[in-house]
Amino acid sequence: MSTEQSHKGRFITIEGTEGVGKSTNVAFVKARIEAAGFELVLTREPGGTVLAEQIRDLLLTPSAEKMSVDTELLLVFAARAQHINSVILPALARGAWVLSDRFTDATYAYQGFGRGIDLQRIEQLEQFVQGSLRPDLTLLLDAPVEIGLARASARGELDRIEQEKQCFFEKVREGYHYQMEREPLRFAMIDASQNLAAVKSQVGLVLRTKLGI
Ligand code: Z5A
Repeated sequence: MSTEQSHKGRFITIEGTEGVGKSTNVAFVKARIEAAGFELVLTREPGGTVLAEQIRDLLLTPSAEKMSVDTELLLVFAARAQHINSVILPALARGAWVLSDRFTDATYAYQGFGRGIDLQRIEQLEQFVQGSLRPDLTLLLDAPVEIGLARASARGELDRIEQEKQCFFEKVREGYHYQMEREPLRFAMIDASQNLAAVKSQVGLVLRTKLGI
């Protein structure tokens, strides 16, 4: 299926640094969309298909062999190509809404700002893999890095990327802010440092004003 195909459904992504509450809020957004009567496909990146989940394991499992930053970038986009063609485009084409826990803004933030890869190279891969496909709405859960890391560390063992130091995640957060400044109409920033009830109330307001649900 061509990535240039126009879609009928809505494509929503949720982004943010470590432990800000993406997974927690995904369930709330899903319930709101389904209550409005739409079919919802809930998915995530890296992953979302059997093959893409295998690539996710490669990306996140700590290994004795150091992964080069280029390998990391290409694996992220390889997983994304599979995800887009097998899950996202077919769902949008039949009118379903797609909610993805992370998408390409994470690549700009983690591989671009975090690892220092030239953003133009990411743009080239974005164009190659996605064609014209971009999210209709991106919810950016934003909180000081130390708050998210404290929440995430309570879960125990850290994956390969979670093992990075706080300064890496500061750069990642800066990358998300950069993306939001580039495309302010697509982004809605949520103050994720507040308690869960306050965060959900902000998310609910965005869904009402931006999507009418
Ligand atoms: N990655 C990449 O490098 N490049 C890419 O292009 C893509 C991804 C797409 C996997 O992502 C990794 O892939 C990720 C980036 C990289 N690496 N890292 N690090 P992931 O999304 O699967 O993993 P994650 O970022 O590690 O997600 P997470 O740690 O699960 O965070 P979260 O989903 O935002 O948080 P949560 O699980 O919803 O909440 C964490 C805890 O905080 C939990 O106990 C909650 O109950 C609690 N919580 C949540 N909200 C609140 C509030 N408001 N108050 C108090 N407590 C709260």
